[in-house]
Amino acid sequence: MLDKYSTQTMTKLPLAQLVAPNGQLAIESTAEIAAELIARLRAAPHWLVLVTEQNPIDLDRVVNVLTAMGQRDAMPVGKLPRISKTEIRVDAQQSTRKGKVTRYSRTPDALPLHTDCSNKAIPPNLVAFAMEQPDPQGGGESIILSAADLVYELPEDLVSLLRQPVFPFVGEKRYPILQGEGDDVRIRYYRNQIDSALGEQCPLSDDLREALDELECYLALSKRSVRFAMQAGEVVIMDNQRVLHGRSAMPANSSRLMHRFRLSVPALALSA
Ligand SMILES: O=C(O)CCC(=O)C(=O)O
Ligand SMILES: [Fe+2]
Repeated sequence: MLDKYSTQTMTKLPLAQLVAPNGQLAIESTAEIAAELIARLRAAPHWLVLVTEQNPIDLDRVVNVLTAMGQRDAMPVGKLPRISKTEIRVDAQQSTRKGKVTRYSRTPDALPLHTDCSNKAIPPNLVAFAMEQPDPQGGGESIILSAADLVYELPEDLVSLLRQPVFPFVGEKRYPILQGEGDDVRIRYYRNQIDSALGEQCPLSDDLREALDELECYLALSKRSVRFAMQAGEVVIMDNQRVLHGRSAMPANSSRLMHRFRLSVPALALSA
């Protein structure tokens, strides 16, 4: 039976639907596309797949749309958002770098569900992955789970523990894993990041450690996570504070190439 928080459907939004009738991406229409994407991302499930039908994908156009999203409602008006851009491909050298949790992206390994930049005071609320070349053997599938769907599956006592601002991600700071109510649930989670913070110092009570292990089980077994193979030219855009993402493993010699973008989009953070 479906309930009101069941959001496991995937929205595929063809870019062509958003382009002005003359086919041009004028300044105005880029701003309009950005406004439309923000409106959609503010509603559950807080992520979507933009289908550009471009192969190869036009990354400048993706950046223009993301820039316009970051500028919307930004203060001061017109300030250009800082966008972090990274190529995600299997890279044996990068993946052996010690101490950096982010090195996992460059391995062929599966990535469990996580928040990007979980160790930052405020993780960027927008993360986008533009697929240039999928793994020819079908590896590296994307997995996404909204925080609201996750909470629906968790027992209440576990949710209460995860709401406590006691979890280390880096240094001395402590954060809650879950925040907010109903569909406005926000999440900060990356088990590797927590484990690396725990390794450095800070003890965590047995109750809280058990809560983390229990959470891992629920994440691995979630019936509400959505798993799909991105096609070339598709861009997954997500609210990084409201959904977790991960990926399946791929062959060590995979030619998969995706581009990751991260930025802060103030308009996304405004309450509805
Ligand atoms: O490779 C992917 O699909 C996801 C990679 C990822 O989560 C990341 O780089 O933050
Ligand atoms: Fe990630």
